[in-house]
Amino acid sequence: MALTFVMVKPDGVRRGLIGEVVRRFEAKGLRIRALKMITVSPGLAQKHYEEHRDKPFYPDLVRFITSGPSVPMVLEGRDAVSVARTLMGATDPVKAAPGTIRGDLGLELTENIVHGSDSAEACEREIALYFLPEEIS
Ligand SMILES: Nc1nc2c(ncn2[C@@H]2O[C@H](COP(=O)(O)OP(=O)(O)OP(=O)(O)O)[C@@H](O)[C@H]2O)c(=O)[nH]1
Ligand SMILES: [Mg+2]
Repeated sequence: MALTFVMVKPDGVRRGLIGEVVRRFEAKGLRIRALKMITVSPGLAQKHYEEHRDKPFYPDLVRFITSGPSVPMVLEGRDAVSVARTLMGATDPVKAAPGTIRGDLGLELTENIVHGSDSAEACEREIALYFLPEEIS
């Protein structure tokens, strides 16, 4: 079974949407292998968003992701990476389809509720950034 890494971002936590987001992944059939609440440090944010460090929106992204607690989790299931991305919807909530997390619950591009790994390689890297092996059940 494949794994993926997903995180409820600080806006989702502030808005009381942890349960709603987790419910959608669980209802789809993805199994929670690890889950916790942490405030992402600037150092961790830089590692997480390394690929975007030259983009104009990078400073806003780091400021936002460190602005309060997030809920990272590891999910398992068939084709977990793409299944989670499909449930999340397009990056920009304005363009995300109804029925998706971003399509139903978001309106802002930076504050778009959830992060999800976009490949098996990214997933492996991101799980290692956020979880110790013994934290995964
Ligand atoms: N302001 C701004 N933010 C952006 C833009 N593109 C991406 N972002 C933000 O940067 C995050 C990471 O971008 P991507 O990795 O390309 O998008 P994604 O994979 O759908 O989103 P994540 O799951 O959060 O990684 C997005 O979730 C957005 O919040 C942009 O053009 N402008
Ligand atoms: Mg991404």
